[in-house]
Amino acid sequence: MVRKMSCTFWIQNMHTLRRLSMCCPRRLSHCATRLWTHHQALSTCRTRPIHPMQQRGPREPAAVAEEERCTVERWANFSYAKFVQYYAFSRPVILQGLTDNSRFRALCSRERLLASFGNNVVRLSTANTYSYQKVDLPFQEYVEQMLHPQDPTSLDTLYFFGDHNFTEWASLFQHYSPPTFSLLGTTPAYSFGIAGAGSGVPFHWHGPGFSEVIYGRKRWFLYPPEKTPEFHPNKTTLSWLQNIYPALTPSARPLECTIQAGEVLYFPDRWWHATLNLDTSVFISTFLS
Ligand SMILES: O=C(O)CCC(=O)C(=O)O
Repeated sequence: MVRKMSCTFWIQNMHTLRRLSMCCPRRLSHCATRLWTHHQALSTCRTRPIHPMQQRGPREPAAVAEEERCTVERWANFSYAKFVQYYAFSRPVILQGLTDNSRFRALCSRERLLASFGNNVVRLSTANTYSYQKVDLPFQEYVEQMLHPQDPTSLDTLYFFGDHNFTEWASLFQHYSPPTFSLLGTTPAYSFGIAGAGSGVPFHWHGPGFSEVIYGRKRWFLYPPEKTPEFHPNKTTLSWLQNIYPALTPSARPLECTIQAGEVLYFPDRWWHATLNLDTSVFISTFLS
């Protein structure tokens, strides 16, 4: 047994919650439902003994927390007229109850995806602003070998997002119900993704779109087109969150919020955005281009 313990954990599954409850049971519900920064976790839990298997290795990733305060407006059962009037051309919004993808969610369990698509070759992209590196490998290999929490010291993340062979994945995508709100003159295009906790895409912008989380949680950071964020295009969102975000003055902070399974975030045209998956996540974007 050792005295100095690690409370580095990933709130992504029951195994993690059990680890967390062993390290600091009084804080379990707090940890699971609210943000707990890495430092808070360490300082709260440092003095209690742990089993050696729980020790934190030198490259074990840090926990990623939800934001202290969600600053993106969130509405349930919102009307299309109000969406167009208040958000479509001006600011992001999170919409609840816009889609019902329970069937699609059931088809996206790890077991079902592996059974149906394990042998498909998928194309991974580097999760940096320009996504210039591409790697092809069988989906099963991606899930079994690469879907782990992001190493915060690493600059690279290979991400399965977009770049699909739509014929091969058609039997899955036909069950996705996209957001019913559309914008005149645009055509929807899907981008489906699965990624590990702590992964994400650094700041970039493009046309408007919706992003729905199917499993897990995704934290979003958004700036209006005229406010270029301070970031490095080849560093991860996790590194930005740990190194740049804490020094931002309140007025320099982005709009931010974490969306949960079943919620849809809308981003307007040319809004800067960066993402961070707080859990192993399955997600789908509908780009309106
Ligand atoms: O879902 C993600 O992590 C990336 C989404 C994104 O940046 C986009 O849709 O452009």
